Amino acid sequence: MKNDELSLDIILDSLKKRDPHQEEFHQAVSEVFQWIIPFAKTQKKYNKLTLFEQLTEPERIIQFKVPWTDDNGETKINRGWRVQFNGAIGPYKGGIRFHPGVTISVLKFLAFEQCFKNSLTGLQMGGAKGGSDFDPKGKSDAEILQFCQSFMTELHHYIGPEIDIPAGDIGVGSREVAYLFGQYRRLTHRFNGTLTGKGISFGGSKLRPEATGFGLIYFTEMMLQEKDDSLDGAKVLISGSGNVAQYACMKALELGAEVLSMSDSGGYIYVENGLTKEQLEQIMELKNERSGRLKEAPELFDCEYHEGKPWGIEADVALPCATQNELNGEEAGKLVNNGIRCVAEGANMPCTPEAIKYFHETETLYAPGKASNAGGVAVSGLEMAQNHQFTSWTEEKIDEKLREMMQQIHRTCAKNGKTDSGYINYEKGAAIAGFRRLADAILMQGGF
Ligand code: NDP
Ligand code: 2IT
Repeated sequence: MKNDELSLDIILDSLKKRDPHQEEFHQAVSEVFQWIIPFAKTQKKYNKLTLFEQLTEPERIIQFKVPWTDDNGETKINRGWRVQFNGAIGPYKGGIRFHPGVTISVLKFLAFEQCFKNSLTGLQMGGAKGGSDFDPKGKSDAEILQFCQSFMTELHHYIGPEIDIPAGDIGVGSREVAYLFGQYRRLTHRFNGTLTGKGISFGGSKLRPEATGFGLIYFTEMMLQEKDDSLDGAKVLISGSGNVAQYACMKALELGAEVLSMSDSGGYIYVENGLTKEQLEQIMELKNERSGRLKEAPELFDCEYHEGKPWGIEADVALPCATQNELNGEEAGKLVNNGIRCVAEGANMPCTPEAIKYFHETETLYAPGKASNAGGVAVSGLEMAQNHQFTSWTEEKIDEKLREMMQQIHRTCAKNGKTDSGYINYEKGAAIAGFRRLADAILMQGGF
């Protein structure tokens, strides 16, 4: 290969030719490679088109049929997948998503991102993602159980504690992980750490449910501290009201922030004076115990409910914690005009490329999910370590390790992302640091 052959355009053209409809995947590759390629061109060992072809081709994709019967006795068919993207630095690791919007493109983008995120944690975990186009909304507990059992009946052939370790993601929380684990155990006659996010009574780690949201707030605080700023007294916008959003809100309140919003796919609530701990508990009860909608929140406490997204509210910090592409260029403009100082992603790829470009142009602090939401998979890594030793660590020990890992990720991003003006480009820093460890492992293993 000639050195000048390494270019983002060549790579993207080739991906688009091969898989023309995988828009989310192309977006993720473009966002990460725009920073890595100029760096790779300065290093002989990385200046190879084949290395980048390696990084964009999943090692394995498994697709399977998931038949299940609804409460009326009618048979339904969904699609299930597991994308085992890259295993060079450890067994495949990543969540499972149940959502009607799941496609192979979405899972490839998530698994690709996971490779870099897991690399940043410093732990031995390769990148994977799985899921189904099954819609859990409005389903009975019996239907969810049946679906999980059918999903695992296929998936169990391909996973194991040293092979591939799934966990939760959108639509897959502790209930679903427990149902999946129960079926894995029945099919394999094995009790091991094949899934993370398990219940504490059967091998789950303390603080795993909290880890993504808590880690996000630790990271946000570190970004602000670089500017002698802090979350104490800051007005915070959160989108989403699921696992990540709930625990981000909890930790932000602990650090003295005022959380003005949360959202779901229907709309958002606006709480003028900031949510109280008790109000957050009411939201958690509504969402986790009753599968309710946020539009019911004004019946519980004093708040406004609006359709749409919360990005027009005046605040200091924005934490998108719902889903991909939920914050676009126009909304980024509104946020910055309203005085936003820091945007940290709890979700995976929630900001569009236009939004991120705007944050860089205005030197607004911005952290990509692969850095700021890595606390979840990092504590999953700690759950794996505990399971391998048949032990369980205290909450204090895990919180300390989580903070250390977020600090180390912050330090690495800052080192690799510092620009001439002093602005830290966390997106560039995370991409380059994640890439170096992964690329070195691939090259040392013979380029595979
Ligand atoms: P949950 O299923 O617990 O919550 C998802 C939240 O996002 C809900 O409030 C949901 O609203 C909202 N949402 C989902 N899809 C859409 C959509 N298309 N438009 C608007 N809102 C939507 O998932 P998590 O909190 O676990 O995950 C949230 C994000 O964080 C995802 O991007 C996930 O990949 C990422 N993440 C999760 C980690 C984890 O440990 N769980 C770790 C790292 C990242 P509704 O209830 O109406 O559907
Ligand atoms: O996107 C993510 O990092 C997750 N959904 C968590 C993955 C995990 O294996 O804990």
